[in-house]
Amino acid sequence: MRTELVEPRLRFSDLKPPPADFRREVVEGLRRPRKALSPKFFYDPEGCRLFEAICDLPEYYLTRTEVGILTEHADSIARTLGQGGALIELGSGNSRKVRLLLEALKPAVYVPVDIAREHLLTASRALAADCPWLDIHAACLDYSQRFALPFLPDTQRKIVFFPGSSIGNFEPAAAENLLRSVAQCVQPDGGLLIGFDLKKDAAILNAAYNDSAGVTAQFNLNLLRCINARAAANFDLDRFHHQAFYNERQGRIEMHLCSEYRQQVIVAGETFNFLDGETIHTESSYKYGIEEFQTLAHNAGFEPDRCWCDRDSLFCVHYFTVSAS
Ligand code: AVJ
Repeated sequence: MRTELVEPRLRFSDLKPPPADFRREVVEGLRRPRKALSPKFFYDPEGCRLFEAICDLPEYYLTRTEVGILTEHADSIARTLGQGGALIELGSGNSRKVRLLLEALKPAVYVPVDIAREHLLTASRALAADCPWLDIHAACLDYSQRFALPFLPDTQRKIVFFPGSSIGNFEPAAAENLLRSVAQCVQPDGGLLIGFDLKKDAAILNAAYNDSAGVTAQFNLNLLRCINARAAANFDLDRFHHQAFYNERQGRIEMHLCSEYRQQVIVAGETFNFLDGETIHTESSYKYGIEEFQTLAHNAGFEPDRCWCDRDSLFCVHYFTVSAS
């Protein structure tokens, strides 16, 4: 690992996440008896733009609600977490949400972690310009694989911030594994501040992923455009449609791309057959009850401390500390 000093208060460590083999992963996903693709592939520049637009939709309450919770309870969150130490954000993106906490939390160092190297640098530079008092140490790595932050001293207190219900994209067993590696990273005296979407009336959930402006549909279908461009494929976007529904039994929103005909598609030289109505599963977004999430976190080595919700119990921001071992 090389650490470079980008600016007086901004350091950058590249832990060199191995690049995803897009073609191979796509082809493997489509060969499965139940075709599936990873939601991580949504976020090409157009997908990022569409996701930003989703966050502003009237039906998509998640971002707005979490931002409201962080804004309203910043001081109480800061008192609970304590000041100083390292504040590590997983999947920091544009660092928009952490800005709501920084003034109150006054961490000794903010550690944005993201897989997208250039984005991470751009966002970190912008934050450094806006918060001249803040020390930033950005880390480029893939947090969905086992990770460590070797540049942080063992003696420094560490808190991981994982907002946005990003945890919802992980299968429960994988979510538990991720939290276990977070616990490992922040032990013995650190914590985890995590935002997750709550179980609720299916109609609210279904509307959030089936917006009337059709932006979520564009976001989903954009994945086929990416595959056409990057995996030599010939998906006809007019022959698939967006499908999203709450799977009550599994406690998750499922997004699919549904074939409108019996058809063949060529991807990277290989032919794939679709039945009329057959789907590609493109995303799962798990929803949790508070106790249910506490159980998951407990199994990963965390104890519940405090949580903050909106008045309609749509979304939860929860603080956990590491269990004494
Ligand atoms: C970024 C995973 C939180 O699951 O709600 C939004 C992504 N997909 N609309 C979510 C998403 C469709 C989002 N997360």
